[in-house]
Amino acid sequence: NPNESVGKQINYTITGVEAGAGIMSSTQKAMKEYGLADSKWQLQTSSTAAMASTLGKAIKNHEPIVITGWTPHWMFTKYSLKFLKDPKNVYGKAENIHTIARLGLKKDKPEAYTMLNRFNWKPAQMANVMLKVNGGEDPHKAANDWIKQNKAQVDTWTKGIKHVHGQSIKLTYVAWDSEIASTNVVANVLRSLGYKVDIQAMEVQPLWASIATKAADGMVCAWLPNTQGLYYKDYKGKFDDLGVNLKGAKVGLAVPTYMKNINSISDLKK
Ligand code: PBE
Repeated sequence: NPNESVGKQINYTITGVEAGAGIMSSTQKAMKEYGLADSKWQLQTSSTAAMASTLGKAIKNHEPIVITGWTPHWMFTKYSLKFLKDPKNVYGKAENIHTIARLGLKKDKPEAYTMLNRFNWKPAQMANVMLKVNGGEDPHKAANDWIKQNKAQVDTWTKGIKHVHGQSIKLTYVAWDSEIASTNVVANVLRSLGYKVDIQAMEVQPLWASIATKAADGMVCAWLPNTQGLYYKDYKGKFDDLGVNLKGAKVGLAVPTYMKNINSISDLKK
């Protein structure tokens, strides 16, 4: 019923993703700060795939929905979505994605370290790989296609690096579409340098722990300063931050653009 408040129309539910995701704790905080924390409202924990499918259904039926959203993501390419304004700045301004290595990697595997340190790409490039994977392409192949099509850029990451023989390296990641894309690209570039690369998907907290305990060598999935800021703080001193690999990511609450009267998180109270 379009005459009902937006809260009522969506059953006072924000459709979220995995419990450990930084965007989930940021959203809990946002709900408090924007007065959506009373018993009626809930943030639904789910998975990125389930959220995307709920969103797809809502859009098909032209129904209201509020999701935890971020870019780069194919959802913003496939559907017409808008971020809700965040006047209290709970989600922070633009986020960047950092590459994180275990302590000692620079000394133990300098070739891999140099490549990881140089790796950087643009949001549209990541979105391009993601969209292909969402369209059914195998991530390994989508990454290789991207590498072939962007040879000049990839060459700047590998320039002058000696090939290795028989060395292995382990990268960890969370199976978010964005991280599936970046991790496969980086893994394939390391393979082209002669590494035997093992990539392993896990939850967010174990991801940071895998680097801090040196169970893994590196990861390219650290959304900072806000989204995974708590993990960054918790494990500070136990990892090597190689800096930004993607500039201009964004995190917040998002809705389909046909929700014309809802433009700010504070509008959800209407
Ligand atoms: N995400 C996707 C992650 C980072 C990438 C927004 C779900 C998070 O919330 O930690």
